[in-house]
Amino acid sequence: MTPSTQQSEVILSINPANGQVAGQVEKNSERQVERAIDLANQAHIEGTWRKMLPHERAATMRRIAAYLLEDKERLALLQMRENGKPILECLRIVDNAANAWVYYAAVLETLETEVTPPRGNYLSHTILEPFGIVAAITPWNSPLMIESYKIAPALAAGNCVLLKPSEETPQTSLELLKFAKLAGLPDHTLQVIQGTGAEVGPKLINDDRVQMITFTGGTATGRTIAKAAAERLVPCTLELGGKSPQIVFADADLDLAVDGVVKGICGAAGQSCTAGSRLLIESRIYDDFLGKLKYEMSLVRVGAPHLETTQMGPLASFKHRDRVAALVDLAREEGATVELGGFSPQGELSSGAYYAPTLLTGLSNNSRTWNEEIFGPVLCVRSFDDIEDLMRDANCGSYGLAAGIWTREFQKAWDVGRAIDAGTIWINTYEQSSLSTPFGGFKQSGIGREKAAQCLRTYSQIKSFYWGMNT
Ligand code: TXE
Repeated sequence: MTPSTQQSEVILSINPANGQVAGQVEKNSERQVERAIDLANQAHIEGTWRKMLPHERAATMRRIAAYLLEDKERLALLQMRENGKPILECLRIVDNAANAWVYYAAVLETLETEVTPPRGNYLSHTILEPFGIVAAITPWNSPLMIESYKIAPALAAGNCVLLKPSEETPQTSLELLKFAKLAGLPDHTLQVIQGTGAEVGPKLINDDRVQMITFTGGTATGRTIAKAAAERLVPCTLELGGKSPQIVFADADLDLAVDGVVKGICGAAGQSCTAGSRLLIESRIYDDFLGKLKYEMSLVRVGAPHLETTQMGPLASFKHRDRVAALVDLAREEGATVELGGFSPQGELSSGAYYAPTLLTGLSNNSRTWNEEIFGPVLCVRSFDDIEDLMRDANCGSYGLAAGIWTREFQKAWDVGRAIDAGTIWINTYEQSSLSTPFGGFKQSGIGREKAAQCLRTYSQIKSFYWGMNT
């Protein structure tokens, strides 16, 4: 039996590397959620946080970053035990989380609004106002980082935030809350709501006092949230799934490309929205490239996440491992040939939620597994003869998050990059990520953009002022 994460009044976090309990947090009742919204509302009305000057808010945010970095090793271990990511990746996640606080502190201190050209005897200009209460709903794949990417700009803009972390990884959010308090964030400006999406989600997304929703997670939940936001006419940003193509042309640096393709699907055990989970190889190098890829993927060191030599840990939960395995079974039914993997490793890894790096060929471009997000270390491969072929297979399906293009011809990279329906294009690199570059999806991969300076404006509303000059 796979361990369950749910009990009545607490949420247990289960370490996916060994099935043992990694910790527990208290669940919030509907009444407690209501109370949290009341308190956030009061905090917004009183306005202690939003009325602080930008450089004062920025100083608080920098203190949060400092606390995160001071406790980096412990936080990395906490996250590792909750979602099984290798320790080196967890350490980077703490760095990324801290960077988000420092970055948005800097954006806040340097943010400028406009004096607009007058068309009469007045002075007109804009200022930015917070929405009030922002609900931030987050997933389990990189909790501390994704939570910081949302909360830092939302708080910088002067909002109060209700953070609902995933029930699979509830603990790191409480650390963020603790550091925010220590850093001097006024009471109830940030609160954490614990519970499953079904239990606490509806109250949070349907309450009229919640004036904006920011979400990262699956497309089905994203659609539920967008409907709730539409009903109340409040803005939402959605960062959803992907089925991103990696495209390898015959003229590419093939060693570089193989490395990028392997890291693109095995990094985070494929549980990244930008995982390069479908591969298109130009047909004249297909056999050669597939052979190299199979070899390199077979060398990926799957193992216990606390070992620095581990390249790929377990999946984040037993439930999710079972979902990935079921999708690979579906691929088999859809006619896939399993070139590599397709099983849960046994032996010393059998007590964890592990799944082997998996390579599937022979899927048609209208099969479910070519088009649906598997969110595991499972790469679906097809070949292409010409650009028309390529674009059909790369753009099919409902997602449009990212793509990788491997070629030495800049013109070809540019033309294909422009023709791909995706929010991020990587050329001769993959999953390069910068806080200062916008991130988000085309099609059903999302609405809105995260990261970058403009994200602070996403959590703000523009107010225009006219000052008459006739008195
Ligand atoms: O996601 P959910 P799940 C994809 C990936 C994965 C699939 C399902 O393909 O296999 O989604 O994962 C909260 N109202 N991604 O089930 O349900 C929930 O409690 C309000 C891609 O874990 O979207 C959690 O906090 N909130 C992805 C958050 O939504 C609700 C990362 C995400 O859970 C809710 C994760 C409701 N009705 C999964 N229902 C990415 N883009 O990186 C659920 N939640």
